[in-house]
Amino acid sequence: MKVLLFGPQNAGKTSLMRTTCLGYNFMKVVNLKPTKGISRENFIFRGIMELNVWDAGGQERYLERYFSENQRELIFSEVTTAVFMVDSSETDGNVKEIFNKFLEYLIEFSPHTERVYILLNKIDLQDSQEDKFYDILSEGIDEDLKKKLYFTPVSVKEGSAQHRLIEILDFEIQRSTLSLQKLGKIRHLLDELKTNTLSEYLLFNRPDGLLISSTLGRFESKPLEFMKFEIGTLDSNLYQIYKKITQMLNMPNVSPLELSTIIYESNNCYILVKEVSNEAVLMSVTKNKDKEVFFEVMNRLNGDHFNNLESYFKDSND
Ligand SMILES: Nc1nc2c(ncn2[C@@H]2O[C@H](COP(=O)(O)OP(=O)(O)OP(=O)(O)O)[C@@H](O)[C@H]2O)c(=O)[nH]1
Ligand SMILES: [Mg+2]
Repeated sequence: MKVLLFGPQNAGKTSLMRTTCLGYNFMKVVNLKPTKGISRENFIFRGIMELNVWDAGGQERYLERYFSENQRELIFSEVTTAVFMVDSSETDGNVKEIFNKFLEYLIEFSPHTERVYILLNKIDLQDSQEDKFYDILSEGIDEDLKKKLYFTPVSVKEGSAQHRLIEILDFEIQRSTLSLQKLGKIRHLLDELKTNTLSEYLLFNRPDGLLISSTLGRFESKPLEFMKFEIGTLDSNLYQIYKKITQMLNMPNVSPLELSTIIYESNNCYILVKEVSNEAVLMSVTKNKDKEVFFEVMNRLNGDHFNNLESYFKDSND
């Protein structure tokens, strides 16, 4: 899947990509240098969808190159997800001209594009003018094309831009038969793990910290922060997820978790956290604290079911 991140310099494109796909927090990307030309990076979104992100440095000299006759086809062809981003506090400059060319070549070389996402970034800044940008960018666009434009005011700093990008990519998963098949397979493996263990299983993607699948079905949570896989930082994050599960399952009051290597425990359950082949992290939540349940889970985590899950991740990344 080719994701094209386009827009004028300083819009926040690289910050958005790094914070969403690599789980970095904003502080870690505040000192980014302008991107030189196209930076291409591969990510596996939610552990199932391969993304090839084309982050196009937006300085004038690069834009000229992208629009030049011998480069435009390379850049604008085979785009599956097109994202145009602007700094909505920066009203000088020729953003309209850039946007029009972007649309023109996108439609010429990726004619099947159904949606163009426009992120009006930096709304956390006092002088941001997202309404004005909406007017400028949509002015003079013909009605059919206008229907394909999806504007969202966002902030990478505050996290709403990442949230929006995840939403956009989730929509792409839903459109992709291959992704849905992979998801079905993983769900099946999780359900197998669950059988006879009186426990629920949640599988998170390591790089972006997002949920891949769970035996609880759809489950909203903040990304799990694997970058800091250590005592103290993981606890509160896991605890929120666990609290939500107990609510969903109507379990009695929760007590604080204690970390014992990779086993957390509360008054009424164990949470076992185990890495799956460097690519994902499996979280298992038992429904009680019976010894048998604990050992059944431990058995599963060290048995065939877990190995199947592991080999799934090994194989799919070959
Ligand atoms: N206040 C604020 N600053 C942001 C936000 N998003 C990005 N920035 C800052 O804007 C600056 C530019 O961010 P980049 O991600 O490098 O922008 P870019 O679009 O990749 O720039 P080019 O590579 O030159 O095209 C950085 O200093 C970021 O910290 C935001 O939502 N709010
Ligand atoms: Mg950049």
